Amino acid sequence: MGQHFGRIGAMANGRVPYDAKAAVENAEIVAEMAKLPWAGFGPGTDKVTPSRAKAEIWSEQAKFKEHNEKLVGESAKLLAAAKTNNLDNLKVAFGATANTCKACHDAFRKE
Ligand code: ASC
Repeated sequence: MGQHFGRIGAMANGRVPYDAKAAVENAEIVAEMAKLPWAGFGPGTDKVTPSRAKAEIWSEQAKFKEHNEKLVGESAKLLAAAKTNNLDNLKVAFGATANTCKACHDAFRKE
């Protein structure tokens, strides 16, 4: 997730030149991977080590799912923005998606 979202971030933040095709390709992967945390942290996965996952993922499933749904929603918008071939649109959607990443990490990921 970090690899592919990071490649979009590098364009959004001007660290690499904007490449509209690469933005779409990476946004497609991000939008697909966004659906995985819910399955990836399913029953029994709290026993997996090493992990930075907080116990609250399993004890507060409804809240965790809410965060995942926000990620799914924003990453779908990120893909739509990438497909407009417009860097400003990409920047806005990247920021909104990054906020959902951060909110979930703050709540559910250890340092
Ligand atoms: C990234 C990345 C994250 C998010 C987060 C957003 O590129 O790896 O975990 O963005 O930093 O605040």
